[in-house]
Amino acid sequence: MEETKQDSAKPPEPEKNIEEDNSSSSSANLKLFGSWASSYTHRVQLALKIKNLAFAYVEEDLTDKSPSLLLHNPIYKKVPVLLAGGRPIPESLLILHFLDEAFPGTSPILPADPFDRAIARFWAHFAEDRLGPAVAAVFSSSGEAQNAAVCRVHDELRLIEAELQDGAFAGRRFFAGDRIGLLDIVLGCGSYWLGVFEEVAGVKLVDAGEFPRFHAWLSDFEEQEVKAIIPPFDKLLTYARGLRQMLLDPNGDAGGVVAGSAALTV
Ligand SMILES: N[C@@H](CCC(=O)N[C@@H](CS)C(=O)NCC(=O)O)C(=O)O
Repeated sequence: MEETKQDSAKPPEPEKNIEEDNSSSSSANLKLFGSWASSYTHRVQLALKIKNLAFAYVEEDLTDKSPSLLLHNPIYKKVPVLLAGGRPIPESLLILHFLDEAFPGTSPILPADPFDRAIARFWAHFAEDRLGPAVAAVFSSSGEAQNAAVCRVHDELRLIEAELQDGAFAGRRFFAGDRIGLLDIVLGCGSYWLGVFEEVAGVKLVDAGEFPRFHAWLSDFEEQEVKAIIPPFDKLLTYARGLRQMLLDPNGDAGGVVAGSAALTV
């Protein structure tokens, strides 16, 4: 299905579901292709909100991707994609960097100091490379494999907790300082799923006693601008239940509900 669309190389159809965000703004013509449950999309929405940039939004059905998405992100075929003045930028982290570089005057999300920038990037990479896959392993496993995966998540969270306690981020309200920055966005937009996964997978990932600083940071983060972006808990729960069922039993009933399984990630 995807291949057919891509091969047909039709010009993009007029986009549906476009909502104009009326926040104040620049003259830049920004359009975001995203998906409602995608934490990667939420990263970009949050950065746009923090930077107070107006944008048009196109909701993608990841089980039936639009010709526009395939045209603008032919390599990975994923959301988010940001069109800036008609030019596509895929990959959420690259989009966050682009927004900060293209709009330096509006609430920077990267630190001004090059060393602090490097550290924020290091931990953003850690979130992508280590924490994210560890959490995904918990969600897609059960029994002994799941117990091992939970231990791995705890090991990774311990490293972050140590940085919050006496490392690079000690004494800060957010990783970036008094305001949310790149690392808060990257870690936070993945971490609000942790509570959903705990419930769906029946595990404890973020114990307030064991990870007091990370726990407090996450609660604080969830009350910020992102609150208007994260979908309701119940909606995420229903989505995650279907996804987990499908991951544990790809040939079961849920396989039909979430057809095109590769497309469905958080
Ligand atoms: N590394 C990408 C990951 C984006 C991603 O995984 N997007 C998912 C939705 S959360 C997607 O579009 N999946 C469709 C697919 O895999 O076909 C980023 O940071 O933007």
